[in-house]
Amino acid sequence: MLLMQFSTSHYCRKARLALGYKKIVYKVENLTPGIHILKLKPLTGLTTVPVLLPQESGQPTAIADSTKILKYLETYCLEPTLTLSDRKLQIEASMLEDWLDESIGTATRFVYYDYRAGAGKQIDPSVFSQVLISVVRRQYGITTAAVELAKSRLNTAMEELAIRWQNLYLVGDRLSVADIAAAALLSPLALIPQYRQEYPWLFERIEQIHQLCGEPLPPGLESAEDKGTMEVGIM
Ligand SMILES: N[C@@H](CCC(=O)N[C@@H](CS)C(=O)NCC(=O)O)C(=O)O
Repeated sequence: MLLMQFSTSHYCRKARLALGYKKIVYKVENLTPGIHILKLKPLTGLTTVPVLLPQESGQPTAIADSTKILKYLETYCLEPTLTLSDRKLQIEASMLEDWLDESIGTATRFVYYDYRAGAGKQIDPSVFSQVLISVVRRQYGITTAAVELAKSRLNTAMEELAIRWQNLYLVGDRLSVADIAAAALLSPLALIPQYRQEYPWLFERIEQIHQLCGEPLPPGLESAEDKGTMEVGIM
């Protein structure tokens, strides 16, 4: 099994968490942003990562989109399951996953790049990094007004998750696609001191879920020995 990804993408992290939770052996191919389109478009009709290639006969050639990848993995490897036995709760988990993907993952991206271009510039002040960040901000339309909107979306998300994560899981009595999506899509906030100070419970939970899935911790949460150089990339 091969996961085509951008190593820094939080949507790719979501796919890796699910693969890790199910202990599926896989390889990754890190694509070069820009050139990735040439590879992905003919394969999936889309331009986004993650893309999973099962590379087995009788299996689909390529699966694009993190939500579809998680759905596929549920059929490919039944245990441990990410599906809740109560149908109503499973629908709730899927709706949370969709909200986290479509609204919160984007909001995280906006707030993250805004931070990297401003107060967090010292993380990597190199010209290359700052040019890349400004290209990404233009590409995604990350303006001051859009960042404000994103921050208020994140505040709502924190209120919702703070209540739900008083229990061990966001929905029901086991890890679901909602927990995986939240742990991945909010992980870039670990580099932003304001979020670390205000929401320590969030980062504790992100860490626990990464450990449960055998996935290395995201930048900002990794231990001193594991700390590599801070990579700037597309997410
Ligand atoms: N809804 C998609 C979103 C994936 C996404 O936004 N991927 C970004 C990287 S984080 C991407 O591939 N951007 C490059 C492009 O759009 O060409 C999913 O869950 O897989």
